Amino acid sequence: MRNGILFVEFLTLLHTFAANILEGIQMKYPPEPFKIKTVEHIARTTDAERQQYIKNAGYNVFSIPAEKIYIDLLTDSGTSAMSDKQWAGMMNGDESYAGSRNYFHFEATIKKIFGFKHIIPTHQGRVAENLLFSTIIKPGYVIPNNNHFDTTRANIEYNGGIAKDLVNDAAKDTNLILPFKGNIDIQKLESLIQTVGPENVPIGMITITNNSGGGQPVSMENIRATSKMLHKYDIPFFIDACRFAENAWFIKQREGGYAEKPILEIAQEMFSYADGCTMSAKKDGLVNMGGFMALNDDELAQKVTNRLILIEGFPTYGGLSGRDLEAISIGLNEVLDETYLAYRVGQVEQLGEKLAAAGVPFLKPTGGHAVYLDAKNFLPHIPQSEFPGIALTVELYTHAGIRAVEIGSLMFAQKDIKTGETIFPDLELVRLAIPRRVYTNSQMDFVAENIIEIFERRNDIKGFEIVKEAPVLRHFTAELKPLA
Ligand code: PLI
Repeated sequence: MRNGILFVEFLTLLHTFAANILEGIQMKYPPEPFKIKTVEHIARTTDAERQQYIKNAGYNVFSIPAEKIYIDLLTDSGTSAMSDKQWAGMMNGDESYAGSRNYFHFEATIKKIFGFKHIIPTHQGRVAENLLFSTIIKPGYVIPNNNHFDTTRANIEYNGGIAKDLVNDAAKDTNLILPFKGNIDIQKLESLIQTVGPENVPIGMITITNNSGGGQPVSMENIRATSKMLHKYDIPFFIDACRFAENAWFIKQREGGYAEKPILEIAQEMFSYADGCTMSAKKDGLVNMGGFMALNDDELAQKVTNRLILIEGFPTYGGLSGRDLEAISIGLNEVLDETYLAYRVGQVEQLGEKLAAAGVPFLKPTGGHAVYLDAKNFLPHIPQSEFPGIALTVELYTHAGIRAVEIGSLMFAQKDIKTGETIFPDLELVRLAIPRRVYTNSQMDFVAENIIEIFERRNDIKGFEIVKEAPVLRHFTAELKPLA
């Protein structure tokens, strides 16, 4: 009898143990919360074919036809898979020039989540930036941010403004594990305002998550403190909201007091501290095209709307079709689903964990939408002048058909105007941006395995030199050649 009880106890223990393991696995890396209804064929190419394609592309992965890529991690922007509900919504498109019903759904969804008074549709994020900065900037005005994304910076500078990155110093250490490495440095923010004068700072911004800084989140506390600091000097506060739901998920996971709050409430609180936002819906809107600007200021909204009519379209479509507006409004609701967010952020983290176990250097912790390989430490024998990030993107493609993007010297190195010397960026990164709901976890395992294989023979990899380059934004079209 005692043996019987022991056996039952043993079984119960075993069951609890197995359940804990399963629960542990599920909680840590949940499986895909969807099943696949439509599939898209992707090509497997041979080694010889890839060698030829990359040579034809001048060793620049931007110039490889997408059909020759197996796993495309160039960007998470506009590459999401839409749901059956979004596709059904597209059939409900009302393509009236003015007052389409889809605009009213779009407006109501954005008001619910973001809480702003005026909702201005645009066909992508950079148009919202263009409208905002061409309206508020005078030459010499300064716009602080944690890190400006390149289109944000370009739109500020094009209008004569100065874009300042004020992310906290810890963000520059790729190995430091902190919960909110996207936070802006509040002291630096105040000292900038005092130095240039608040009258020269038309708005302050925060980008959530911080794409240019490794997809790192910003805490609610930091959003609140930024708002307080800017408002102390009567400066409006805008959020670059591209990846707002991923940021809210990190707040729920990592910041005290938010574990029990629904993502919608966390998002509402984040935006309650701001006066407006710009958003590329191509990220957390879960669509292939679209964006918007939202704000409370009546006068600014009127000016922006007047410009919108000039460059994008009537205020109820702003460069989008009715069906696009509908897909965005459904996508913005779907992205709040915690089962989705747990899987989404977990998929990125899981890739990072596999790479970390093999000692592959990358920016830690993993961000919400991407793993950023640390090319400087991956290929320490290649100096920055020989583009280690490019060498790694070329290797990822030729070895396995994987496309990633260099965020290093090809993209950011600058010439010192006085001495003519090259100023190299602090970091040489290669971003593996993961499209939303597109690749399975087994495809991500394929990515991890191939990066590890490349890492194991990293000493054989050689640097590159530029053959041809454009005067601005050279990384998109530059041609290179491998060094002997
Ligand atoms: O690509 P757009 O114009 O819809 O959005 C521009 C944009 C603004 N802010 C941030 C933080 C972005 O990440 C961003 C676009 N990101 C791209 C294209 C990316 O590959 O990350």
